Amino acid sequence: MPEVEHFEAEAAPERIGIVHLGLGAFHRAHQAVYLQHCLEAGQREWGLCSVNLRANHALVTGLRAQQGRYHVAEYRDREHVTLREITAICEALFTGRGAGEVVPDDLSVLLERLEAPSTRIVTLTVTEKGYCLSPASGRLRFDDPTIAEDLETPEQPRSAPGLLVEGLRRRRAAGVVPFAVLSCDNMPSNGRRVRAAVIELAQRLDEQRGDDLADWIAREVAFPSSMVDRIVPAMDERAHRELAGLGVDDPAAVTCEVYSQWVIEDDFPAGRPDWAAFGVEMVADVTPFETMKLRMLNGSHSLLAYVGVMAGFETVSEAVADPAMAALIHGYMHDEAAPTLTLPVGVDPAAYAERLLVRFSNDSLHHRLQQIAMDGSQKLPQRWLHGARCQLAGERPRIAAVALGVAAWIRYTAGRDGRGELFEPSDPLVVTLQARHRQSTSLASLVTAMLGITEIFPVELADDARFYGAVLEALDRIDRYGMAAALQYHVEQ
Ligand code: CS2
Repeated sequence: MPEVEHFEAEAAPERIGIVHLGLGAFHRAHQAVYLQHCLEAGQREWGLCSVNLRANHALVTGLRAQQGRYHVAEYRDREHVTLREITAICEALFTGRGAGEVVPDDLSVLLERLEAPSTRIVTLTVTEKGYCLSPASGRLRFDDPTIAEDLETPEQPRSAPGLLVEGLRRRRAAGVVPFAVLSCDNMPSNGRRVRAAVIELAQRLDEQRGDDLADWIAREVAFPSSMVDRIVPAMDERAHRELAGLGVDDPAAVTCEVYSQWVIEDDFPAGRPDWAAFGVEMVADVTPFETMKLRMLNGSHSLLAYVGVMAGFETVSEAVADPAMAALIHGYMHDEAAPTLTLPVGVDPAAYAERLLVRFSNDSLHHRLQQIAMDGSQKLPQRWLHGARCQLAGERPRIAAVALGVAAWIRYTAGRDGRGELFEPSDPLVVTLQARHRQSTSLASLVTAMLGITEIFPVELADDARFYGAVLEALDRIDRYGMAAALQYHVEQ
């Protein structure tokens, strides 16, 4: 039985100040925890209205039944847990289709909240795909079905960009100053990306409606970028069982690591919580932090995920306990990722890398590799490919770990893991991925077909013979000798 330090919630918000899109485990364990600290210190005007746009109606219903109260269990290791009670979420909504139907009341409540002058910020954790952008170019995908729907019925929006545009339209019409939009997803320049999505959608709607909303948004709305970091595995039965052992019977509870970081560009014209009092770094430019985290942490995660699943591992801590996997990650961080970074002042990349390995080895978290492997098409560019392009522009490019990762990802997307079990890869581009597998007649044509997916791979990279050659060689080795042997070969080079 671990040692438990318990913090009960003592305060409740006075009103909603922030609307949050994407009520997943990460939001409950990250933004809501920072706001709880603000709340306990007397900042009561920043209550959350947190909304699920697509899935998990049950969570919303469960949270409502508990008046928004839930628990976060922060595991330092198997022996030490901090248990926090959270009351920062004053309202939970669901605007997806529950049992085939939109919940109409929740959508109108959400639109009211977006319009209310007391709402001064909208934060988002809708995952990379929730922005409906092409991962390589960052342009809005007008062929995305939810965007197409939002163009038909813009006043009943379903997508995150659609909701932001409609919320801002209503505010302008009511003479209310705009809210700031704060993306908390793992994308490079996430503020600029969501801004581009919102403005592109607004422009298209302006053409339909003869309006000039896009110009107003471009002029008036702040879209600060941010870097978020905390490892929060998806909740499963086992995690709930462990919490029950600690006396926590709470369907909305989440389990995470102790570590937490948030770096935010300080651009909130209508005001913001005093996050800085609780460890949030408020900066002028988040780029160095974001790039470092994406390439070092998330890049390593994705390597662990694809190589790990194909080598038969199940969780992150199990994978890094393997010496060859640990050597792969260590080498990737030091030789491939770190040299491509402009580091934030005072950060030592070697110390950062060591700290990451310690975090990955936390075996009190059951962080499944298959969870990280989801949506690879949306993640690869910023995690691996931007760094590989920097390497290839230099004199002595180091790309072997990324090439092994891409080869493992190609095998992974065929839908059979290292233990021979079949699975359905979860990815918005799954149909394209499967078609490319089916149509390829040789290993070389498979690599050409996969690297030819321009939504993921920039043409310059796909056309680079060194990159293509390294991926093909790694894939050939995986197919001939198995993932474990290919990994061993990689670490011995
Ligand atoms: C992970 C991230 O699932 C994934 O893709 O790499 O969720 C990761 O755990 C967080 O970004 C850590 O801050």
